[in-house]
Order: sequence, then structure tokens, then C-alpha cells
Amino acid sequence: MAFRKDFLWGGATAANQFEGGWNEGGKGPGVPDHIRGGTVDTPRLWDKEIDPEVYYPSHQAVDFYHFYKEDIALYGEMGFKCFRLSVNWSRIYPNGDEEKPNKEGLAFYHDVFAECKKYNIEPLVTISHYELPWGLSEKYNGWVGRPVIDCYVRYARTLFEEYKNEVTYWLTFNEINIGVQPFGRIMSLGMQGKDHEPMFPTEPETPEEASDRFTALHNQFVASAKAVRLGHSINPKNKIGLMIAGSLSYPFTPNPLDVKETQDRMNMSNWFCGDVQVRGHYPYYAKRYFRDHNINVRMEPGDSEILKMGTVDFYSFSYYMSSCVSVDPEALKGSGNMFTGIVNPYLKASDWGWQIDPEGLRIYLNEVYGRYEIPLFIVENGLGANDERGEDGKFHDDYRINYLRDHIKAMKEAVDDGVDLMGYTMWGCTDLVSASTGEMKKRYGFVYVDRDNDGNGDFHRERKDSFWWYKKVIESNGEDLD
Ligand code: BGP
Repeated sequence: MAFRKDFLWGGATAANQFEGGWNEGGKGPGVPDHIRGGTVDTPRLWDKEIDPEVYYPSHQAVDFYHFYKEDIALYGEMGFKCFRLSVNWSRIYPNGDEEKPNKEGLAFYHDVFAECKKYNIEPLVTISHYELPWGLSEKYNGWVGRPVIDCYVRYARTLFEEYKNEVTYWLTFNEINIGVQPFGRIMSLGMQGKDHEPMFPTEPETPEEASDRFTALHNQFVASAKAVRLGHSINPKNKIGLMIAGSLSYPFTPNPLDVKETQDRMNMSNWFCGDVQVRGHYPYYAKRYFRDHNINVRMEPGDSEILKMGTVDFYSFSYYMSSCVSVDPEALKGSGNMFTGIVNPYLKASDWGWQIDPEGLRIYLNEVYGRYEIPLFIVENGLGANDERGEDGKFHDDYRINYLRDHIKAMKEAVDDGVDLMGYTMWGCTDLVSASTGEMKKRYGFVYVDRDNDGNGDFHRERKDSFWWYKKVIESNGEDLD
């Protein structure tokens, strides 16, 4: 079996990691603009006030804001069919709650989409990728505040109307399931932290704090469902998807306790949000989870109808790694920034501790498709590595090619198994800032960008070996992987 004829090959980015121009063109600050850089061992810190002496990676990122023509031309050269990007919410509504959008911000994305059109590249737009306007974070403690739903819906309406003739593929929220975890409070739910605390808070939550967090997540579900309905009514051609951080867990041993623990983990970390957004209601296991953890989610009358009416058209996800689960506290923990898990002796890990598991992608695709039977879209996958120049001064990233080849082979198998797969957008097609560590050194791209962890470099772009390889992959619709 081959990939569909209209398979959407391409690459993926997010404004706060890619765009820069953080205070240009009328843009207001977003939550990521308050987060410092870090490394795999030192956490990124959240600052209440932006300190002019401190380097914040999102402020210039890799300057897509000024390089977009060149970047999209490179995607055209590789033959991209699709380019995933996020609209930076605070470029359109600088504080998040204005009555009227910022025209200059709207014009920027018209220019971006016009460039895509030149090369027949279909944009795939994430409406919110960890990019809550700072104004809403401060005023409402992020998504905990119910009024944020209306602000989001107004913003989504602006995008659907404004770009009606330019965009038909949309994602309502990036990795919405990160909000299920306490570490998602700041990044995913835009909640206020303690000044200078790590972006991934590590202190245990009280039941009140967990209740706030799940209320914030509920507000995102409601906002997403409203946006899906609205998007369909504005343009019936719109295809609107959810987006999940694909987290595949294996039991570390056949001990039934490990197997049960894994099932619980999969339910809450992975399935919970998909169940709400695809099926239109909370899953059966939510009640017990809330009861056991003393969590009180503040829902309003009518919310369950809204969820029911706003289910998504397709299921998209990121997939980088898998992890093991054990009830044994002695089992060896690996690092992994966001998803720490037990080290799997059958797998190798990246330099950032992410365990590489292409077969897991096939397993995951089958699991998800079996559960929901709606089209799937891999909107992030790739290898973060420290690229260094070879003796000839070029980037020979064969390790990246190997990673991608193995994952594409696994996708092919899944398609052969009968999974309906719409497309594949490799994460960080042009090098960009890492979300978890804030580093530039953790590079994913087919295209190298001259910029380092401390903000040095002139931003010029260079093709890596993987650039030419991916061009062949797309040309052959995934047949030529050598
Ligand atoms: C996902 C995010 C992206 C991205 C990617 C890689 O969780 O949606 O924004 O950055 O992971 O992670 P990192 O940048 O930490 O390597």
C-alpha cells in the first residue's frame, strides 16, 4: 500500500519558537515572551516582568518574521505540500481582549499565506500553540478564567473570516493534553507562576490548584468545540483537528500492577483529551479520577451540549518517543524533559534523553485509529540533535535521516495495516528554539539557522544533507527512502 496521492508532506513550526519580532508590527507580549532559555539540566524560568538585561529566546527566535520569503522558498524547493505554522495570538489581539484585531498582524499572515500559495503549499494553522497573550494570563490566571473562552472564539472567528480563501486546515490547540499534567500549568494553560519559578513547575499541587488546572483545561475544550462549529459555519470546507502530544507507554514488566498503571497512564496522559474532542463527552474514567484526586471542575450548564456539537474532523499528534511505566520505585528513570519515564532497555535515546521508537509510531497509529476511526495526521516528529559542521563545512546529518526514514517506514506499515493517514509534517523543518529547554542547540531542521543559545549569529540559512533527502522522499510520495 502506498501513501494517499494527496498525502500532505511538509514541516511544522510554532510562532513563539520561530517567528521572533516579538514587539514589532503592533504585537503584544505573549506568555512565552516571559520565559528564559535553559538547557537539558537547567530549567527555563518564568519571569513576571520582562528583564531588559535577560535573553528571552522567543523575542527574536530565528526571525521568520523577516525571513519568511526565504524560508517558504526553501520549503517550495523541497516540494512541501503543507506547512504547519501557528498564528501568534498576541500579534492579532495584542492584549487578547481588544474589540478589534491588529491590522498589521493580519497583514503579516496574508503575506505568509501568499508565499505558500506561490509554491502550492497548503498551510496548516495552529490557532493556539502555547501562545496565550500575556494580558489574558495576568488578568484571568490564563485559561482558569472563563472569559478567555470568548476571547479565543473572537480571535478564531477573525482568523476563519480573514483567511477564508487562504486556509482550510486548522488545529484548535497544540498538544492540549499537556494541560492534564501539573507541568502544563504555565506553558499550556497560560497560568501565572511564582516569580522566577521553572516553566515546568515541580512542586506538588493542592486539590484546589488541580481543580483550577482541570477547569482551565475544560475551558479549552469548550473553546475548541465552539471554534470547530464556528469554523464549519464560516467555511464548510474547513477541516479542523485536535492535536495531542502522542505519549505511548509500555508496561515495564508483565506484572499486572505495571500493566494497570500503564493503562491508567494512557487513559489520562493520552486518551482523556481525545475522548472529549472526538467523542464529544468526558470519558467514563474521568469521574473516578476527579473523585480520587478531590478535583472539582467548574463546568457551566450547557457545556456538555457545546462539547457534543463541536467534535473534530481529524486527530493530529506529535510523536517523538515512548516510555515505560512501573510501580517499582527502584526502576530506572530516564530524562525526557516533559515525559519522564522508565528507561526501555530495547531502545536508544537521543542526546536529550528521548527514547527513539519507530515501531512505537506504528503501534500508536493503530491504537488511535482503532479507537476513533477518523483520519490521522502526524503534525510533529523529528530528532533534536546538536548538529556540527563536517570537515567540508557542511552539515551531514545522516543520524536525522536515519531517524526520519525509520519513522516513515513505520508509517507506511501502519497505512498498510489500514490506518487512514492524511499527512506528515516534520517538526522544526527550519532550526528553531526548543520548547522544553529554550535552546538553539537542540536542532531539528532540514535547514540550519546561524543562531546560538546565547542569541549570537546572523540568522542566515543553510541546507543540510537531510534537505536533499526529504526532497526525494516527497517527490516519490514516500517510496524512495534511501
Ligand atoms: C512539542 C511541541 C513543540 C516542540 C516539540 C519538540 O511538544 O509542540 O512546540 O518544540 O515538542 O520539543 P522540544 O522543542 O522541547 O525539543
